[in-house]
Formats: sequence, C-alpha cells, structure tokens
Amino acid sequence: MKLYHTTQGCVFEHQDRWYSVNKFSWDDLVAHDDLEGFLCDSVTHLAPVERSALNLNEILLAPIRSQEVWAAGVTYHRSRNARMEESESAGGGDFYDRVYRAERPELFFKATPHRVVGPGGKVAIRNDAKWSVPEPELALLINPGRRILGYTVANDMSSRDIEGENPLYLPQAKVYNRSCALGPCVLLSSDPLPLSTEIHLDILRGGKSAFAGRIALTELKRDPRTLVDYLFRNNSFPHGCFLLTGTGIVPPDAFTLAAGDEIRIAIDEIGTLVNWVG
Ligand code: DO4
Ligand code: MG
Repeated sequence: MKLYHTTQGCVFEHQDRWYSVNKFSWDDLVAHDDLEGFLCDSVTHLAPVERSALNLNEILLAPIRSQEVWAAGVTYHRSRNARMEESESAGGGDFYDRVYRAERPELFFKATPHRVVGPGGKVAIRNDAKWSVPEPELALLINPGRRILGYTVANDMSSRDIEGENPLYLPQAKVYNRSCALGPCVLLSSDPLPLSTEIHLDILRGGKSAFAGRIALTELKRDPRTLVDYLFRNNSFPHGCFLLTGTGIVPPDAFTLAAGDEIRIAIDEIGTLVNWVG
C-alpha cells in the first residue's frame, strides 16, 4: 500500500485502486499505531477514485507535515571511506572509522518540514559550498509510539567541502533551505524491506548521464530498528518523524552538483524521487 500527500489531501493506492482519505490530515494518519491496517479496513466504506482523475504529477507534495527529519550517518562502508578521505587533512578521518565500528550510531538532525522539498521540487546547493552531492537514502517514517509505519525515498543533500573542512561543521553542511527531498510516497509496511532492495541514483546534466550508482540494503551496516531505538532514547516526537538511514552511493571526488542537474533516486517497491538543482 502506498500513501501520497497531495494538495487535495491524503490519497492511497491499494491493490491497484486509489482512495482519497481527505477527512484525515497527514499528521492524523502518522499518529496511527497500525496505519496500514487502518487504511486497509477503511477500503470497505470508501469509494475508489479514478486514477485518471488524479493528476499526481501536478498535486504531489512532500510526504511530511509536522514531522522532524533526522538522519543516520556512516552506515555504509562507502560513506565511511569517502568521509575519511575528505576530512583527512583536517584530522577528522579517524572519527568516521570509529563511528562506523561503534555500537552507538551517528544520528544527526537534518531538517524541519519547511526545509524539505517534494517530488519535482528544486533542491539547493549552498552559496558558500564548492563541492555538493546528493545522498540517496532509504527513509523510515516512524509514528510517535516509535513504530516504523513505512518507507520513502530521501535525498540528504550535503556540502562535502564544508563537512570535510571540519566535522564540527556538519550542521552547516547538512541543514539549510531545501537541503532535503522526500517522496514520492510512503510505502506502508510493518515488515522490514527485503535486504535485496536496491537504491539507484542517476544524475543527469543536459539530459545526459553525469553519474549513476546503485547499492543494495545488504550493505547497510545498521538494522533500521536499532537506529530507531537510539533516536528515541530520551527523545519524543509528538508528530512522529523521518529517519534517513545513510548513503552508500558517493559520486567520484571530481563530481559536484550544478544548477539544472536532474537527480533521480529510485528504490525498488517505493518509486522514484525526481528533483532538480536550482
Ligand atoms: O558523518 C556525516 C554524515 C554522514 C551521512 O550523511 C551519510 O553517511 O549518509
Ligand atoms: Mg547522508
């Protein structure tokens, strides 16, 4: 089952049929303990909507309203290596190796809803950054009771030169206007995604491929459930939250994003999140 946040309210797709649930806000739905079960049951008294009547490309919003966005870092070997290299001259390299091996994960605050863009929106590169990349990540949607309700696609935009200069600059490298993209929908499921699930990144410049990469969840070192447990330690989320699970795809060092680039991030079963840099 896939849940969409649109300008016309919340819409879900179940067994090839589409339903509108606009009497509930996005926040009402995220508060549910068993959202998938609730929506499944509601199908008996909802009339399906014609797919052709929903112009999804025009009406899709980011699947967020009042949720905070957090992120895990250095959860893939590729991210550990890239970060050790970029911060070597600043003496920061060892920290990334230590956090990759440690029991406690790296978790950081990523975005408030107003910094998040949805499908088709423009993500930003900082004016004071010289080396910017998208980070394609699987994101978890978690309810206030710390249950994983489902999964979406995320882009954790990052300024690698700022983070590499000093790891203490991480919040500036990561948190700025339009630094995060989410969408196109939330795949509602209380089951973990299969480890064979792949994340794909394609960056197009002038319509041509500028970089492409992929990674499977088998390479994710941390169990999503454990990441959630750490995030909720002495922390509450009255409207639930998103947790990005880290990147395993890092473009070569010579690559930096430019205005006009198209970023396509696809995760099997969920869909493709498309954004432009601007
Ligand atoms: O340690 C810095 C951030 C790491 C990160 O965002 C990632 O690994 O995805
Ligand atoms: Mg990241």
